Amino acid sequence: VGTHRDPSSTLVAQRATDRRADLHFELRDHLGQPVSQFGFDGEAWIKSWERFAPGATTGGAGQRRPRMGGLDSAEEADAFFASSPEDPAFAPSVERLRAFLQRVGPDTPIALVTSGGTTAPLERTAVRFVDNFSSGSRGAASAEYLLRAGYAVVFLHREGSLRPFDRKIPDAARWFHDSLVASYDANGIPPPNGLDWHGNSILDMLQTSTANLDRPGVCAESLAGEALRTKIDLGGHFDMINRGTLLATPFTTLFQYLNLLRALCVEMSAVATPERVMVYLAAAVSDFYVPWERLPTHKIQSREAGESGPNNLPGIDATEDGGVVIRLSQTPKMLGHVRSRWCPNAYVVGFKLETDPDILLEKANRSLVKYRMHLVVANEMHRRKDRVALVEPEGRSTWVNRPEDMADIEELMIGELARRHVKFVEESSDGKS
Ligand code: 9Z3
Repeated sequence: VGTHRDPSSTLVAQRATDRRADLHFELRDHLGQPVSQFGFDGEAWIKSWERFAPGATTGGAGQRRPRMGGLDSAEEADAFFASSPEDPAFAPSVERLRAFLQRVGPDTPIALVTSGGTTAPLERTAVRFVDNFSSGSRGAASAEYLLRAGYAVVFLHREGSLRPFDRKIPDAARWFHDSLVASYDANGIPPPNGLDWHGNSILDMLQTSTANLDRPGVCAESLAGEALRTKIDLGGHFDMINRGTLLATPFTTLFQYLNLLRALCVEMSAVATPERVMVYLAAAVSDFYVPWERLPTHKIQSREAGESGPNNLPGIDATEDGGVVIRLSQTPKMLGHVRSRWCPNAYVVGFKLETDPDILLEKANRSLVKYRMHLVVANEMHRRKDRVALVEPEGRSTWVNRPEDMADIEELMIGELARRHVKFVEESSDGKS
């Protein structure tokens, strides 16, 4: 058993790890008659096997090493970072942040805004991954209003999710397509007089822009028309870029996100008067993932018809019908480390998302207390664009509701948060003097 690395020996190891029981085996011949029996002490067997096949009894069967000090302990966080893969984009991102912080004046408030979802890969060379719904709308809109409020913004965002100022362009492009299709008659024939808002033929415009794909100016012109129609503030975008107050740092995986979050927080905590830093954690971070050490290197293979051999990979259990069981571990909780270890002087705003409104405030309050957040924004999945609660210590909570004529609830939210942050900075400097 000890040297035979096939799925059945892995299964034995898993049982032993789970039950810590003595193991008894019985060998039978082809008629089912017992040939011999033998057994071991489970605990001793695991220890001896671990000596010559480290990790085999825990990693091999898709189990994770035992938790050391709880999900939010420093050991768990350190173990996560120690086993994360190298990311070639990491060092350049930190360098760009250093240069950005040097450019930002000593009195400018700074916000680190995290935005979008994270992917948890299922293979090291990831073909497949676990993802979530977040579009990045909250983070992108918040970054805009923070910039307008005078903040220098570091926008740590999921690559491909929405970005400040151009966040409505996908809508504009969809509008362009939809208005074209909407003008077709019942037979699907576009009317000759399908006009756009400038009196131009929509069809002509579309043809011009697709015929000139190699001349970006023409496409840009039609997109700019869309931008105007949907009130996209491209001018604001270019203004911020010129003034150098927006730094965008992309990530994709959970590993990249958490490594960058830690590094950016630590860098930002070293600025003069670090109380002027607001950390605004709007990204939807995956709660579950497969630890790097358990990920297969290459694409998980499906079984071809007629093949009997299942996937025989560590961490992946093949099922008899050709499926796989992938065990996800819980991501270590990092909020507490942001607050107490990585940037202890900053104003830290966490987020709590729930689908059940009955537990929302209670869960937000628990997160506030447990991770010592300064404020937690509580939002319910389907109403997140219309109302949020700002949950603060001593059971205070303030509902923010979006008026019908206001495009983004973030306009009000950021106003509220910026006011609280100013007070926090004043109180911190009073405390020092
Ligand atoms: C949020 O709650 C954000 O407001 C949303 C924004 C992700 C809902 P969109 O990107 O959505 O505009 O589509 N972010 C944090 C969600 C989260 O994962 N929070 C954790 C939790 O609830 C704590 S950090 O447990």
